[in-house]
Amino acid sequence: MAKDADVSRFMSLVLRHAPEQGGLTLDSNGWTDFATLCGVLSERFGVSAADVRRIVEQSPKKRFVLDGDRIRAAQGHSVKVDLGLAPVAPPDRLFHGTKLDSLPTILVEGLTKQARQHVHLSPDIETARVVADRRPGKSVILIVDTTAMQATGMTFFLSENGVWLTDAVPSQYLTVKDD
Ligand code: HQG
Repeated sequence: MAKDADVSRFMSLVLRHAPEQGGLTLDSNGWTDFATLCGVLSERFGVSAADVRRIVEQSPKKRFVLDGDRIRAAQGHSVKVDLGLAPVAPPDRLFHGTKLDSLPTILVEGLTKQARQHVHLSPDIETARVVADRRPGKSVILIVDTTAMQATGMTFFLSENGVWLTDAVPSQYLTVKDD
């Protein structure tokens, strides 16, 4: 049987980026039918619906939200979906882990969404470091002054799995954390 990580990675692909690769459609809020997804995963990976439920429950990052007969990714979409999240006041500082190579551009342009629907921010330095370390090269942690951003009317959302989301972080609100 397929490894859970392979199934989970494919679920991220179809629920965030390319539903058509599983022959699926997402509704405007990112949901798709759980049984239909299980059918696709069964054919492709030989897993049962119970396996898929276990993968959802055991996902360390709680990437997927199962709600009755429907499922969606909690965050990370590149396809346009409205997660329906209400703005939430964040802690005074949030963090973003990135690579040293990207720093010169980020310090000019600020953090921008790239391929996703939001800029992703972490609640603590440890999480930001894990995000940065997914990619090769030297990691850098940026500190985001959310208080100053909110004072200008910028808003933040908290995904169902604890990732902070915002539209963009202009460079004046970023500080590079010392090593
Ligand atoms: C960088 C994981 C140049 C940004 C994590 C990042 C996260 C810029 C990359 C989630 C830039 C985009 C998202 C600019 C931003 N110039 N580079 N102006 N602005 N960047 O993958 O935050 O494991 O879209 O620093 O937990 O790395 O998939 O975003 O390095 O929540 O569930 O451009 O992915 O979740 O990369 O990671 P990404 P991210 P999962």
